[in-house]
Amino acid sequence: MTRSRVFKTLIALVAASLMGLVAVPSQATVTPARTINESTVGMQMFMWNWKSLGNECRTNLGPAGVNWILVMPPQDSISGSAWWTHYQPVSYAIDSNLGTRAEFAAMVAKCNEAGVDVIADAVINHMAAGSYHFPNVPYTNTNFHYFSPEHNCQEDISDYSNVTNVQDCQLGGLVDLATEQPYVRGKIAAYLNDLLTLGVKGFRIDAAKHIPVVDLAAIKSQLTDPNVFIINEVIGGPPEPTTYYDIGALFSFDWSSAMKTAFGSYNGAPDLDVPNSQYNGMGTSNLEVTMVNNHDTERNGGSLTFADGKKYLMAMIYTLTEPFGVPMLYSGYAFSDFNAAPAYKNGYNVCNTGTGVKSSYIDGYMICTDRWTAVQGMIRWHKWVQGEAKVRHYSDKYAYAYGRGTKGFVVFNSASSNQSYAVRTGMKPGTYCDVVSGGKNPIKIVKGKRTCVGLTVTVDAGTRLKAKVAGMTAVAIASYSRR
Ligand code: LM2
Ligand code: CA
Repeated sequence: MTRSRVFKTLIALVAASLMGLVAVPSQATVTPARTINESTVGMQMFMWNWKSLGNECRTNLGPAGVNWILVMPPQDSISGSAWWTHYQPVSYAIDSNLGTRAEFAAMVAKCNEAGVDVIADAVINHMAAGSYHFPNVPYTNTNFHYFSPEHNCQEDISDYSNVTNVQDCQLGGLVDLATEQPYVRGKIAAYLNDLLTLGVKGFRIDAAKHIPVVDLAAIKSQLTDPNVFIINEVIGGPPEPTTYYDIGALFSFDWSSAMKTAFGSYNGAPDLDVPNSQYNGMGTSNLEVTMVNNHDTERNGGSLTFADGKKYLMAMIYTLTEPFGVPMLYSGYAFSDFNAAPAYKNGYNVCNTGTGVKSSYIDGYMICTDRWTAVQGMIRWHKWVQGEAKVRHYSDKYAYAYGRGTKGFVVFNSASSNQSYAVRTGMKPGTYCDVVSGGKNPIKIVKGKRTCVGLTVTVDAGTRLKAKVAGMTAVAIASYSRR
């Protein structure tokens, strides 16, 4: 939010409160949302518990320049060891095996201090399967579509071409809330407002496709922060996904599948032609959250995953180089069982060792992509080239390369072996340090001399970038990485 917008909002609030129109929020501690847009980088922190996450914000996420994180649903849920218990709410008390309310609040505070905004996953389409009675909200039979006179549906969703069926019936046995009811909307809004008072800046709307956008708009209108950042989960239509732009952004599942197509096989990258062909119709840039994968797609084959090694990293790098979209990376854990939750040691998540792609990861240990050299290097690059147009496309059998104005240039080699490139860039001639292998600070001083942490790359007098790029690897340089 710009200063003048803050100022105008303040004036409006003061005026309205003088007129007795609004209650002035008592929480003076609520910090205004930083704007989430293409210049920011997000990361989904799947199954991180609150105390581990607070530490990760301070030690890695904040320093790496991650601006916002998507965290697990924080509400009370059915018990059990599967990760998906968190998608079956039993009340809106902020208390689960990921942590207590106090631990959640401490995490948000720590993250905010480290410059990281928190987006909470809001499971508001349904409650846990098998009951229509949730005394701690409270909800009773009449608050569910199963018993609703006007929106009655007593079965699971069976017809994905029928919006009424998609929005009123049960999603895999999960009891469907009557979100058209003012009472239900009020309960949901109270829960979300509770999270806002703890410093949360926005929400992922779980199963948004299964909630009419008018219901979501009515809930949003009751939220205390008008700048709350909402990301809707709508995988294909009907309803037409872009109708959800009315209340917020969308996750781009098209992006995930495009990344799988482009980098899922050796020599795939030259297929990319952005935004001229493949990404036409991908929507509005600042309302599409571009992701390589999420927790569902990494389990259902809809995307690349940690198990794809270098291909997965290539897709992450690519996502950070494109001007299109609001990028969100992902940090989950290695698994071989769909249901398995991560391993915790003394109550904390554990990272796999190392700072990059490995040939194998310990099951249950977090991948911790925020600690990877290449990810940190590319986050900085991403921010550096903001506002610069994509220029000088180059592609051949294995390579795909382009610049962002004259501030940065990247080459993707999707062959399985090293390739030598000499590509015209428009960058100032000189010696550069690669930020993919060199990370956030790609230049170091050794005995008074500036040296590259990773690969050294030259740009000749004809602005040609000359580099030998390893198989399924990218090389990226920026004006700040000129040695
Ligand atoms: C989502 N987005 O719309 C989440 O991203 C996704 O992870 C959730 O499914 C889903 N919607 C519901 O919030 C996960 C998981 C399912 C799991 C549900 C509910 O992928 O497998 O379903 O959470 O916990 C589980 C069982 C399923 C059973 C259901 C109801 O796996 O077999 O269906 O509970 O008992 C009868
Ligand atoms: Ca519904």
